[in-house]
Amino acid sequence: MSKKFIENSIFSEDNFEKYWNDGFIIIKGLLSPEICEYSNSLAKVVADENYGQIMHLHREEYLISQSSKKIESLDNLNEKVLFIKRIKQISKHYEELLKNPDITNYLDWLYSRQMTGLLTNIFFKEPGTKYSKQEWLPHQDNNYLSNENGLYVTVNVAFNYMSKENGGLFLYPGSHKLGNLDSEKRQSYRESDGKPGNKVKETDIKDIKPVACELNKGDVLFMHGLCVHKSSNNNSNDPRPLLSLGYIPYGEKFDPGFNSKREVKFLN
Ligand SMILES: O=C(O)CCC(=O)C(=O)O
Repeated sequence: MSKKFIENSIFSEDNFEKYWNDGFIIIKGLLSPEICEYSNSLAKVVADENYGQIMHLHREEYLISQSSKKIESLDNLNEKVLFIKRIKQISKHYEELLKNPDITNYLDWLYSRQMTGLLTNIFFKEPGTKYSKQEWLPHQDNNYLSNENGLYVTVNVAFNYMSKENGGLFLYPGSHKLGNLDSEKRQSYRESDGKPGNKVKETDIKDIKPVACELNKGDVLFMHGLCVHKSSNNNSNDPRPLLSLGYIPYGEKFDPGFNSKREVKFLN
């Protein structure tokens, strides 16, 4: 594969090797703090009282379905109609974010494939709420889509700082080289036990030491779909809103999922 490298830029040979050796790379400040704050404020409009995960922010029908209680509680027809209009604006904004050229150009460069967008989910871990105590068990994101080539990619955007104190991720470097691992299927959307994640076997990852992933607002983590990761719960007073964007190269097969009904979104 011929690859264009530009020294002292994010398109460097070092970064390319780092991604393919570790299964992830962090690009500092790829998005502006302003876009992160604005996007987070829009997501909060549709959040429920527990700040549960919101699935598919870029899809109107998912936003309406996940805020049905909120819509029901509005006093009159006018307010309900205005809320639906707001939802249209929010889904449009997140569709644009999924297509953000700074992100998609980097993916194209890493994979040399035409990428398509699949997912826009947010995890708030808002202090004092049920889901702040959510602790993801070690899992591979590709597991949910069952792409046999392991080509699903997650792009995590930090809407606030993220550390091990406020519910941050831990990554298992090099674990993507283990291929698609067997897992114990667990509820991973609005679960009640606070421990989501299709858990891989401890024995499969016992030789790999997880590293804490520290991000600042606007930093972006590109993560291979086979990279095992987990997260801690939020023991701080600071929220940890993390946007998870999902991509897969055009033409790759995937399981759409019963609830998530993932569908391909062309990016350009
Ligand atoms: O939000 C978290 O703490 C982890 C989320 C995660 O690992 C995932 O969506 O795959």
